Amino acid sequence: MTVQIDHALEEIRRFRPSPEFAAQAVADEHLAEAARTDRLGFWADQARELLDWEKPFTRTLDWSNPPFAKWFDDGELNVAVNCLDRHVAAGLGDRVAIHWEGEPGDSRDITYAELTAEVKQAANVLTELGVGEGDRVAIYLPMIPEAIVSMLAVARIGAIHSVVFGGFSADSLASRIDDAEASLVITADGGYRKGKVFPLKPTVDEAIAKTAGSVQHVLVVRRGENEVPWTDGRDLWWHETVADASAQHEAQGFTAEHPLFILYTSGTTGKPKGILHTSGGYLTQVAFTHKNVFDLHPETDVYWCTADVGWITGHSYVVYGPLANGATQVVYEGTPDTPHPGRWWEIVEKYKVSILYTAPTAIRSFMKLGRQIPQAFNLRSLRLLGSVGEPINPEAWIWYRHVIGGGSIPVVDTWWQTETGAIMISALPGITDLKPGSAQVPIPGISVDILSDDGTPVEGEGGGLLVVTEPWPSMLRGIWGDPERFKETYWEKFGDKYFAGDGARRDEDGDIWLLGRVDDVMNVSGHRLSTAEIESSLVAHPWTAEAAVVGASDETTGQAVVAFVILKASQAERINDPAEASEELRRHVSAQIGAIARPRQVFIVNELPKTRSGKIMRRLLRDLAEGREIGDTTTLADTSIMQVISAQVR
Ligand code: 6R9
Repeated sequence: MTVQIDHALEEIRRFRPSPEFAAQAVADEHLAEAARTDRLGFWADQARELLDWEKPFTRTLDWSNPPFAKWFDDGELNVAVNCLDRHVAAGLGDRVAIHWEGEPGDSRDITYAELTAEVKQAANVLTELGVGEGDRVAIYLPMIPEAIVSMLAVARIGAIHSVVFGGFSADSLASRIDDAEASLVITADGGYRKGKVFPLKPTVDEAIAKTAGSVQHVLVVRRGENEVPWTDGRDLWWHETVADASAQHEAQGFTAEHPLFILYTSGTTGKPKGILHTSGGYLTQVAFTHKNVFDLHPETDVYWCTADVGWITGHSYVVYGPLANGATQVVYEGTPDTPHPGRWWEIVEKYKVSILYTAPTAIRSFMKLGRQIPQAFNLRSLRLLGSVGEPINPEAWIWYRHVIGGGSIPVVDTWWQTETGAIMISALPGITDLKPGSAQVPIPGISVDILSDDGTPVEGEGGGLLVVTEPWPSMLRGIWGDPERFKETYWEKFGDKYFAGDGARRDEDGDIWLLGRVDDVMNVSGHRLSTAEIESSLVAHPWTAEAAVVGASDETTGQAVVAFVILKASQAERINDPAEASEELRRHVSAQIGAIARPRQVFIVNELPKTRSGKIMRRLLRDLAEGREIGDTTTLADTSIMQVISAQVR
């Protein structure tokens, strides 16, 4: 086979679904057709078909007060009942809901009946602790079954969860507890990571000490068996309360617009945004996409989404989508390379995983390690692969399909965001011809467009800004406590069209290619980080005078955090080794925000490139960090400055 050089530059490979796959596919042509003919009717049908309602809805969408949408708002349902009780009532109580695999190799199979009983017990404990409808509960747990139980128990009683990723620091946790005024924190003594126990409870104590005082109780799961500090009266063990609680619990219905959760995500400013999602519309779209995009056959499939529940992917495609659909899934506690680099593939083999959903950063790091590692395992159970979190480059897509998927199974690249709640753009397996590197087409019932900065649609193949032109069921309902910021961030730019913050272009077939963020949000290993947040952490260090942060492209993590720091004159004299200063600052950011925010590099410099109005030109720093020729410097106040900085960086 001759490969022409332009193939690599302009991806032209196409993969038609195999006839065998197409013949059994869940999604069919009628779906897209139905959505085109009557979009609202289509979503109403999905909501009725996929979910059980305590009180049926009669209104589908109320968009009379944009951007505040209401979906199915005169209907009532209980989200947890939809994920649990109804499957048990349908005779599926013995079906495994979760094959849980701990990092040290312990494991637990939990059936729908068992999961339902434990959620009922936890719901009773929450009520006893005084948590009621609308109250906020912070969840800071490792990937153990109790994380899922906690989320569902909170949902069951109509409270609101705010899951904080276990890798976040005490400061990050404290600001999230304060912003949501959480009255309960659910945590663990510790969890396993890379073969060691990392403590969580001490971090919770440290965080609570920094909050304004909303927390009444801390419920602690025993997992790491590490020693933990204890506050009598406030702290309770899960195994001494939940395990002994009654497994009888009558769930009530809540209105479809009842808040379900808040999830904090990085924005363009230093302060994370509390993205608010509600019940009926959210559950409809996550269940719909989980079923159709992953071609779910719940009787036979074993599904595995590798995301942590601390991120939106874990909310929608570990907890709510799979459980609403009665799927059997794998949940793994640890890191991919512990105790050996083939751990994921060993898990696929052990549980005969048929659907795998992961991030390009993981795929690229497996590529680096080499195909001999996955090839040592039997991966023939796999029949569908998914990708999320950042653009997947065609080479990684092809490797994923060939080395992991055996060469002929569909790979779906799914574009969506914390804010969109559920998948928005993706191929439909069995229907769409697949094109490596492109997220492809909006799913049925979703309308997107690509606009130029002035709001006119981009014709042809030029790039522009991705917008969602019509409200969708799982859309965010706001930013917790800040309706103005919600309007400003997403709706001010294009009126009633949702501005996603991503650049995109359409190719000649109408397929959509994502081009990365257009704002100061970085994407590191599929996780969103804000340049402003890391900058403010850097300047909070006593040595720092000024800091600028950029996301530089990185072979494995997509982007990496690169910081440029000017030290205070008083310190610069004292510190004779810049390497020592940069190490200290990397450690500081990691401690303040979390290990995911730790800069790959911190360059100590004397100057930063600024415009005459004093704005830092991050574009030039990015050129430098990526080893490119420095771009146009004519708008700099001092055009020679980049030479000075370049010399210092080298
Ligand atoms: C689900 C999730 C959202 C941002 C989004 C975009 C990037 C996500 C992508 C993708 C290209 C894909 N992104 N999926 N870019 N192709 N398939 O990741 O949510 O953490 O909020 O991040 O991630 O830039 O705007 P979230």
